[in-house]
Formats: sequence, structure tokens, C-alpha cells
Amino acid sequence: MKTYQGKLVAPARARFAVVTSRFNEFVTSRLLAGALDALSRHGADEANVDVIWSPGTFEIPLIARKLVDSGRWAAVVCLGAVIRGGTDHHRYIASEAAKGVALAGIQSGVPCIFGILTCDTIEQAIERAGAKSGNKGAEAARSAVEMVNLLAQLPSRRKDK
Ligand code: INI
Repeated sequence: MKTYQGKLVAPARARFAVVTSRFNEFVTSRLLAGALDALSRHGADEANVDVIWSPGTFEIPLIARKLVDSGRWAAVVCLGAVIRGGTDHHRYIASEAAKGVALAGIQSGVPCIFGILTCDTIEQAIERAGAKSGNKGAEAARSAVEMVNLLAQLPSRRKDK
């Protein structure tokens, strides 16, 4: 039996992009701080980390797609905070963001990590951005490091297939 698992050490030359939504910036700035701290603690050189601000969470998939298509980044960490309002608006944003981030990753082979909070209340969002329930930005960054290492170990598609 062979077991594959990704180390939590950023490869020396791997570049990480962190796409962060400006909408609900009081939450997303904390997710970003958590992500940057985690990348640094897991060995990523600051010079290899780029932050890209998105107007809102809805726009994140298009940015992620452009980043993965460039081939410049080993992983894209997507951070946002969708908080329920008085209408269904938030549902469409959250569902398009989840689909779009997943598709960007699946279609490119570049890990696109879903660090987007989907919460009923502002309190729930704050709890997940460094208060009671950890920091989902840091978790997302760790997943990015793990995925970059894991994918590097998995066999590539055979050329004759
Ligand atoms: N964007 C968010 O990131 N979070 C939200 O909770 C949110 N809500 O609920 O409206 C939100 N809206 C903006 C959206 O992401 C787009 O930027 C906007 O619709 C323009 O396309």
C-alpha cells in the first residue's frame, strides 16, 4: 500500500495568490491576515505571495480563472464573506462563488481553495475570522500548501492515453 499526503511546507519556488473580497472587508481583512500568517509559518517567502483584491465574492471566480490560466501561481486561495441579508441575494453569490472556484481548480489542475465564509449572521462570520472558531483564512492557506505538495506527488496522466 502506498499512502499519499501533502506536507505542510511551502515549496521554495511556489507562488501563492490570495484573492480577497473587499465586500465585508472588516471580516475578509481578518481572513487575509490569517492566510498570510499561515503561509509565512508554513515556509512561504513573502516575495512569493501576491494579494489580489476583488470587489465582491461574486467576482472571485473570474479572477481565480485568470490567475490559474497565467500559470504563474502554484495555488490560489480565495477569501470572502457572504452574509445573509433580507433577500435571497446572498444565496446566488455563495453558490456561484463555490461553483466558480471549484471549476477554476478542476479545469486548470491548479488548486483553488474555497476560503469563503457563508454565514447567517455577522457574528458567525467574525467567529470564523479569528475569534471563537479559528480563522478560515489560515485554514484555506494551509490547504493550499498541502494541495501543492500533494498534487506534486500524484502521478500525471500518461502521454499515450
Ligand atoms: N459580496 C460579498 O462578498 N458578500 C456578500 O455578503 C454580498 N452580499 O450579500 O451582497 C456581496 N455582494 C456583492 C457581490 O459579491 C458582487 O460584488 C456584486 O453583486 C457585483 O457583481
